Amino acid sequence: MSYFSQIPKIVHEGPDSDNPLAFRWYDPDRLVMGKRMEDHLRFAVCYWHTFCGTGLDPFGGDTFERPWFGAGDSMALARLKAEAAFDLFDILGQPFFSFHDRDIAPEGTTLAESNANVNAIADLFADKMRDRPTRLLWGTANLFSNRRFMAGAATNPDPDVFAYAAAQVKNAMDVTHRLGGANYVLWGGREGYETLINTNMGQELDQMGRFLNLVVEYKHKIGFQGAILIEPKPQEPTKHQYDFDVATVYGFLQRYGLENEVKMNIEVGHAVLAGHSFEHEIETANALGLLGSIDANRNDYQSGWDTDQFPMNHPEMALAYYFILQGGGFTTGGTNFDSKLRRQSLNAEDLVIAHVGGMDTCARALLAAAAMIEEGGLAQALEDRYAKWQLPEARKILGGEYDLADIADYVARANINPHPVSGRQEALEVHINRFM
Ligand code: XLS
Ligand code: NI
Ligand code: NI
Repeated sequence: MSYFSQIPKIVHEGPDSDNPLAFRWYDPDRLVMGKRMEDHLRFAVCYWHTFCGTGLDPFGGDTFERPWFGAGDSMALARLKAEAAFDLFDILGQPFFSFHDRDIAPEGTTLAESNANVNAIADLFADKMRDRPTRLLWGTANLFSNRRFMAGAATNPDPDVFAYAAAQVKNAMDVTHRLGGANYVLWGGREGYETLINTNMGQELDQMGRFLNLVVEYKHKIGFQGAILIEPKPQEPTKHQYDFDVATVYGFLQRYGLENEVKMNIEVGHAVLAGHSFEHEIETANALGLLGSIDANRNDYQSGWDTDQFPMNHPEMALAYYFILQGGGFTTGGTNFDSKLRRQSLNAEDLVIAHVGGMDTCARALLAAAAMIEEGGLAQALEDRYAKWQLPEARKILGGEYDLADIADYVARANINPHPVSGRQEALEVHINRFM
């Protein structure tokens, strides 16, 4: 019997519904700015939190009891987990999913055995995907849980660990390619350091640059059409992660010649840990042409940890989708719920309601963002604020026709004496609130 057998397929009932097992805002076929809502949002369920999460915290062990948890972590349990996963995808209706190799199958005693386990579950996925609309948003390799990776994978002082990680990534890329994945993600696990007194930073960055080049070369070799995405994060698990934020990763990509090959997977909680807003990271990626995909979640704003709560606050997501839409929207990317239940939320129903609530939050946010774009007031205010840069003298300044002395002459000649104008922040905040 399915773990989710008590739960019906979720349907759209509209904003007035009080049914927690229904969508109030998410209406897949509804057209938003000429495109189906489902095609804008491209929701993905993540395997690790949703099917592997145990409720453990630093002070206590597992609180969740799932039928596929058990001694031995066997292939039989992995198959049971896959059955439950596809049951949930069906209940939510056509979502994408995402996984690490180690989420879907138990690790063997050798890499060959681990790969065989992963490949066998991937076969099962391929079977299930044949008669379903479910698709893979991205795959990735877990290069951080096993103790062999405690000092990093690509950035490990031991080249044997680098090689092992590279071999593991090759298999994860093969599986992602075989399942028609839209992207392949690299989050920097333990690529960082605990203390500089035992770390050769220049050496480690060169190793990471080579590793990423290997990934890109292999992508082209096998003809993988998806995007390679880096997921920045400033800290956790290492004290300092090399992929600190979007701007830092951009510098890294340029240094190793990869700025046209790799894009970003941006996570809400990681942006917050870096001292940024989520929309700051999205807009930085837009400005650099690097926006790939997002990991949707929500941090606890008091704790300072990556708490990975489900997104439930639509004004917070609305600005994010506003900037995503302004940047042209997702192509290969989507909205991946890198979100987990609180450890007291024990039931199958909690798992479903969390996803339904997250999808509704994002759908409502998308509608607000689209309304803001269609009304145009915010874009107009922005255009007005920078309008003087269209004047001939300003164009000469920006276009490089004037040097510093020419600009000084211009200031004297035209008797330039700037008069500050209002930035109108509160007026714009009030304007935005109309759409929430
Ligand atoms: C950890 C990251 C991780 C990536 C996938 O903080 O968010 O879950 O999304 O490796
Ligand atoms: Ni995270
Ligand atoms: Ni993530």
